Amino acid sequence: MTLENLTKEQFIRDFKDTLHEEQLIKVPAATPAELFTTLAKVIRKYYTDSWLERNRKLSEEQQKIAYYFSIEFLPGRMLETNLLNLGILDLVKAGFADLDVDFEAVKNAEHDMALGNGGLGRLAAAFMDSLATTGYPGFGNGLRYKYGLFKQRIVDGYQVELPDSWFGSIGNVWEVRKDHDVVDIKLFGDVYLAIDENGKFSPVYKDAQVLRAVPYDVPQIGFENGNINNLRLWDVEIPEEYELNYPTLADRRAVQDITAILYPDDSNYEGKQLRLVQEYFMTSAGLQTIIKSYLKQGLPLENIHEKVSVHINDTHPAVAPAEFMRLLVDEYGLEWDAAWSTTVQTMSYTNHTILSEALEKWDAGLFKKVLPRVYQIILEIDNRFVAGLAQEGRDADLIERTRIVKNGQIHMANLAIIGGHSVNGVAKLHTELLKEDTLHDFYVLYPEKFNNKTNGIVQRRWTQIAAPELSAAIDETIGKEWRKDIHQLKKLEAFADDDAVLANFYQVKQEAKARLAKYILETTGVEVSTDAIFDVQVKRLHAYKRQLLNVLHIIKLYWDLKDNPDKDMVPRVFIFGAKAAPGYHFAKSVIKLINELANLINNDASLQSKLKVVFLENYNVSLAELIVPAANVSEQISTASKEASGTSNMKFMMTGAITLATLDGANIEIKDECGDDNIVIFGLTKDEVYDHYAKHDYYSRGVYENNPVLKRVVDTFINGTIPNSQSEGSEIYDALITQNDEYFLLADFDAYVSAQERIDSLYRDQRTWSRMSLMNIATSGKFTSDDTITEYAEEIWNLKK
Ligand code: 26Q
Repeated sequence: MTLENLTKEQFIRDFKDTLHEEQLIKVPAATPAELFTTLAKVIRKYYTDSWLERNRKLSEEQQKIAYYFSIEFLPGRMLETNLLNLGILDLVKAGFADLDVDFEAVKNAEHDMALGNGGLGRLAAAFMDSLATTGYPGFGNGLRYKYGLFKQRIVDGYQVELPDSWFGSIGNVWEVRKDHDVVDIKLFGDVYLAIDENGKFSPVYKDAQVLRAVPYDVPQIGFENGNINNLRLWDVEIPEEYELNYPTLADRRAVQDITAILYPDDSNYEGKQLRLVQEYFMTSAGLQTIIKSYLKQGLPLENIHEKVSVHINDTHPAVAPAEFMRLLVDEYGLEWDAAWSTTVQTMSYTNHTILSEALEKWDAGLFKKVLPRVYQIILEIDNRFVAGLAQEGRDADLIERTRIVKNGQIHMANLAIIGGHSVNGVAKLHTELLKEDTLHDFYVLYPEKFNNKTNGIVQRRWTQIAAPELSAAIDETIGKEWRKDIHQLKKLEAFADDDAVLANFYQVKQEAKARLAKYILETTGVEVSTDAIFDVQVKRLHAYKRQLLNVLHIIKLYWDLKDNPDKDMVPRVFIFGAKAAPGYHFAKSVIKLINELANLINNDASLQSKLKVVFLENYNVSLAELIVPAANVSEQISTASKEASGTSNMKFMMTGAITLATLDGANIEIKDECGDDNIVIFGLTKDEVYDHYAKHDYYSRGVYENNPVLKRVVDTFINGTIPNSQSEGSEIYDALITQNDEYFLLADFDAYVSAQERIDSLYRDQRTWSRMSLMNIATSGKFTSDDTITEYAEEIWNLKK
């Protein structure tokens, strides 16, 4: 069926028929979950033909396809995106209004698909949307976790983690199981090389564990273009023929564990066997199907790079080059050199971090135990790499630093770089730092492999879906074309001094704030006024992101108001949302402290509601859709050089928040776009931070002792002012003073306070603030992931639409 011809009446008939036939119930009696499932089924019928057609066409036309390998995908809810992209969101909403069904309630019945921790997973999901929207053939490859990122509850101020059983009673309504594409995965056991009848070495596997990888495809629907790509997620099963190997429930459970949980990112790399199994499982399954479907075209395997790109999203799938070599050489009989040449041309890698402690390394003994044959192949790759460089006469130390296997460890980033043709960072500064510092040795060896791809966001989700009132205001001002071409937002610049337009946008922000205020009241009991500045920091909790710097400033305001209750300030609501990795003690202490500080402040009548602090539990994509459009201030205050890019900064900008930022990650590019007058920048630069490292001259205790305001703030952690947080308070105090403040909070404190004062004075003038806000929206088009993915497609993967 073609959706252009779909009428509201037809939709209502389809919906009722499906509800009656499949759920045996009438609309008024159905629960939101039943209505949601029914709606999803109706939509599936609408797009199934296009999906089949797309798959057929791609294989018929022998187009090159990119496969995005990622251990995380974080799409959030899919219902509205699917409706919007099919061009029937308004039609369905109108149909529901006729049926007297609350669309919001139905939408809320969908569980977030949260198969990711944060930025990296959300970026992968954004790329899926943008690949379908731009029309490039690109498929996702990942794991179908039974439990997504943990659900966060706050109990007595502490984070408590609960399993996220996202399948619930509904299951994943969008996925389709593909039994005809299952593959087997071999783990453990022994491998030795035997000489076959042709005199060639061939590996013989002994006592290997054989598991079945079963794919589930989730459609990725392009925006109003009829394109549908696949996100393929793998689940694990025990093959029937091996069932006897798993006699007990515990044996079977150990297998199911492979796709049970998503590992939380705790930034300090810890090599867990199960994680390695997960990484290999999805990588091997993906590569096996890719080779099979390529061979169906009847083309020679040594040219597979002409039809296939495999992208390695961070090092988590970085075993890919080695596994690809294993398949090509062992299973398909290619000569090593031909296999290596096509492998390097097939693979490309994105780095998402410069924190070297977060770079993945595996203990060689563990690796050998889990993947004995892949281990041999990695040794061979490494030996050839070393021999090649030695022959070129390269410096011996350089060779040692860049090789893959050393000191009993396998360095996955090194494998990804050596085994691929492209390495990219995710913002200009980040890529420069990779070249200069983290990956400098590789930059010396392979300058041509390095390139930048600044991250992006799916603008449609953050405007048309999350901010419908804002979208309507944009329509009224510049027409609707921006919905298809986000760069049209530039036209808003012409209205930067139009009072009526500014007032309209101000009003829209007030409505979004009122919605959030209602949610805050319902979930936390805290009453906040929409006249206050909504100052927001939502992201994973990490020391380098410096939620604690935000806290220092809040404590400063607290003392200001205690000293002088009549202090002239615009009322402020500080809003936090953040999950801490369950094993990340310090991050959890910061959460506890924020909650106790919130209790202290929100219940102190003497502050006259000039100051409120709110911690919203269980921050996820759906909550972001509520929070982001309601923000006045976007806190992007990481220590310069530490945040690879950041992507929430882009979402806030697009919905008219003013960015309060250090010169880090993509903040720099945001500043370049919106102009110095429309952003508030503060703090040490990356060069200044590096200078402190080089000179070893930073001494936080000195800063603390010489700054009475700061000293009073820091002492607040340990003098009993904040109730119920004695041990957390002293842990934080120690980090800042005894352990010399690794992330330079005290160094940036004064600059941050001044920047916050500037925010206060700018906000007082509604016209000035609204102008800045409009300029941010107008210049945000640069950060569309449609453009980012176009750069990947053209510059790295060499795809055609
Ligand atoms: C690694 C090993 C074991 C367990 C977990 C992990 C793990 C999981 C997730 C390590 C890292 C992550 C996630 C990293 C991440 O989200 N990085 C962010 O990527 C964004 C997209 O490029 C950037 O915008 C952010 O700056 C970066 O922090």
